[in-house]
Amino acid sequence: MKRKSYICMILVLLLGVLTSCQPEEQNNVQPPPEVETDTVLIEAMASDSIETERMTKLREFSVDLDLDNIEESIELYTAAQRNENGEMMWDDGQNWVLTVCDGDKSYPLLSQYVQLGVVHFMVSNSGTEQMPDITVLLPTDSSFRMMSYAFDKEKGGYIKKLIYESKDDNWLYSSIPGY
Ligand SMILES: [Ca+2]
Repeated sequence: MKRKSYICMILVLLLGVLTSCQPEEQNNVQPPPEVETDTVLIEAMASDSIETERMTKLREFSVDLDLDNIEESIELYTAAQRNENGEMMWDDGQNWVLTVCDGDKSYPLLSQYVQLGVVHFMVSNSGTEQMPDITVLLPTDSSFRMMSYAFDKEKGGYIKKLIYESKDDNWLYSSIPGY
């Protein structure tokens, strides 16, 4: 009996030590890299590898995005075509491309099919170290996303950050026309 009690006591002590260690172990666990998960580096590609010839260029804006005193051009394309009157013939969904053209290199900031939605971009001087910042708005019938892109000299590409994302299953109200 005495031996059994002794073993039981040791087990209880061991259990106590293990239990008391658990919170410390949990504290040592690194928090999930939430910011990094939503941050993507967009590297340069050869300009001719981005297929935009058959697309419609909707917008173009030139500005020095990497502060080398040479302007890059930000170009927004959609696969939807114009009719003979120049009006857009929108389908329910189409491919969109937003690219930064820098000489013979291009940085595809966005290249995706968008169902019942549109792509808008804005350029501001709110980026770090006066690096211009491209903000993209992507409202669709089922989600709303906002991303920012800015050139990173050290990494040699554009850093994409997801600023905001909302899906229709948690929408209470939207005053954006059409959504
Ligand atoms: Ca430049």
